[in-house]
Amino acid sequence: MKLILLTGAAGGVAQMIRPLLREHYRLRLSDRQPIADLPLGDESVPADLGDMAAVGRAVAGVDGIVHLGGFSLESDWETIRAANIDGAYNLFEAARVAGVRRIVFASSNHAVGYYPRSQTIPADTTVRPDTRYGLSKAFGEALGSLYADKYGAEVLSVRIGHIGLRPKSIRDLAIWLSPNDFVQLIRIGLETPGLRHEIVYGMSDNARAWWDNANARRLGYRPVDRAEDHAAGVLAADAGPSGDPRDDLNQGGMFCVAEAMQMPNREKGETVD
Ligand code: 15L
Repeated sequence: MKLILLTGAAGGVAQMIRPLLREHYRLRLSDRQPIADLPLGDESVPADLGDMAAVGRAVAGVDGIVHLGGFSLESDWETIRAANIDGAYNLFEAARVAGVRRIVFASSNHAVGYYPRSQTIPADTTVRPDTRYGLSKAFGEALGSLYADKYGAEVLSVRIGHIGLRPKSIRDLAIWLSPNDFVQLIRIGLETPGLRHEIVYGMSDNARAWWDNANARRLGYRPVDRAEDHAAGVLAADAGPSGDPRDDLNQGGMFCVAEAMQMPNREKGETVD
C-alpha cells in the first residue's frame, strides 16, 4: 500500500475521510500538534506549515500528499498569509525537494465565489475569489500549475463545495460533497497516470449544481451520493434568504459578505458538518 501524507489531519474534514482513505492507503497524519489517539498503523509527523524544515520531515518518503492543512475560513491577512500562502508554498516546495510528485490540493469554491448562482461555470473559468481565504485557494491552484509545468509535479486541485455527512442548507443542495465522493476524487488525484495540473469541482451528484464538472467526469469521477435525496428535509428546515443579495445571489454565499469567521472549536464539540 502507498504511504500518503494527510496535512490538516486533526481537522473535521480529515476526520471524516481518514477511515475511508485507510481502506486504500497507509496514512501519515500531520497537523500542528501530534494526533490524539493515533490509530494503530498510522504514522504521525507534526508540522507547522510555516516551518519549512518541519514540512520537509512530514513529506519525506511518502508516495503522495493530500493537502488539507491551512486556515479554512475567512480571516485577517496575517492569518491567511501564514497558513495558506506561506503554508501552501512550503508544502509544494518541500515536496519538490523530497521528490514527491503527487499532490491533491484541497482548494475551495471560494476561489470562484463571486460568480452568480444563475451562472454555470466550468473548471477553467477565471477565478473570482470572494475572500482573502478564496484568494489563497486560487494561489494554491496556481502553485499546482507552476509545479506541474516547471517541475513535473502531478497535481489535482479540488474546488471543494461543502463537505458533510449530509447537505444542511439550500446552498448545500448545489455544492454538497459527501466524504465518500471526496475520497473518490482523492484517489483520482493520487492514481491517474500522466496527470499534470487539473482542477475539478468537489461536489457529489447534485441536481441543483451550478458547476459544470466535465473535467472531473473526463478523469473518471462518478459520484455516488446525491444532495437531492436530502432535499425535502433541507427545504423544510431552511431559514430562507438572508436579505443581503451578495449572500443570497452569489455562489460563495456569506463568504461574499464576511470579513472574519470563527473556526469550529473542537474542544467544545463543534464540527464543520
Ligand atoms: C469552505 O471552503 C470552508 O472551508 C467550509 O468550512 C465551508 O464553509 C465551505 O467552504 C462552504 O462554502 O460551505
